[in-house]
Amino acid sequence: MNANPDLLKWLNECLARGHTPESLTSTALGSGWHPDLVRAAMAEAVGSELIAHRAGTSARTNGIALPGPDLSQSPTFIDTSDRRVEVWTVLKHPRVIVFGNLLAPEECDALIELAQPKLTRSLTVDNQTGGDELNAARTSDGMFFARAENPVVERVEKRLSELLRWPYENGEGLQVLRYRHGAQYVPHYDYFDPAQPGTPKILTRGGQRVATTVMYLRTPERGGATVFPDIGLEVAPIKGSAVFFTYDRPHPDTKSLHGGMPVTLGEKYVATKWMREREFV
Ligand code: PD2
Ligand code: ZN
Repeated sequence: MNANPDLLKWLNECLARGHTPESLTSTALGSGWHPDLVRAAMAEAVGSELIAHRAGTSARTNGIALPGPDLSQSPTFIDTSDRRVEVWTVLKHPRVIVFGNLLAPEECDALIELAQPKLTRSLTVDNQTGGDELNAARTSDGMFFARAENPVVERVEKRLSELLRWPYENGEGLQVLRYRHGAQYVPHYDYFDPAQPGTPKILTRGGQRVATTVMYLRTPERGGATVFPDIGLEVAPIKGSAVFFTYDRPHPDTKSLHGGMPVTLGEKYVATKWMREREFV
């Protein structure tokens, strides 16, 4: 579809003034422009189908850039600047990778320790308002570190950025979750639903989430697997390992539905890193 010249001119002017693709998409849709026209004009204005898709105007995509390690030689391990990370399991569609030895035991313990003072019953982002809400679907306790809040956090963040070949600045602050006996996280998507009214506000901070890394900090004796119901995958929450997965658009077709099974014995701790498509501010 060709871009409408008037819409394209307006988009170009606004982008030049520093408005984000997300906010402009939201404004254009709100003014009654058809989503296909908005997407076509946005794709031309930003020179990328990717950003147009991410602005929430389309549910279709193909072959776009996403975070991920270099697997071209089928490596069994990947050397980052400070650690040899093992590649345990690789799934192509959806892209799911289980890494071993991503974190040292001491790093896991330090993150748990540093998180303690701020752990409170988890909030999730409220799609209606863009604010936080207490969510019964998530019975863990959680907290967020600011990016580079302390040297351990910064080291882990830099390792992830290098391993996954994605700009450091595009990462949200690390989240730590504690699951006590019986706690769980019912299956959900980590991307922000474009149909929800609060989403444009959330997207102004760096666009969509495009990838998740759940790092296991403490192994429960029983339960607590991370599950992907659409593909029948269960990842055991083993300390120091991690599951990484991507979603190239905010749509269930990505098969990125995932949850944390109830912990039935012991305690589980994880640190989650979400990556956005642009700098997270
Ligand atoms: O702790 C987990 O296994 C888990 C499962 C689903 C964590 C998250 N989602 C998350 O942090 O988004
Ligand atoms: Zn999740």
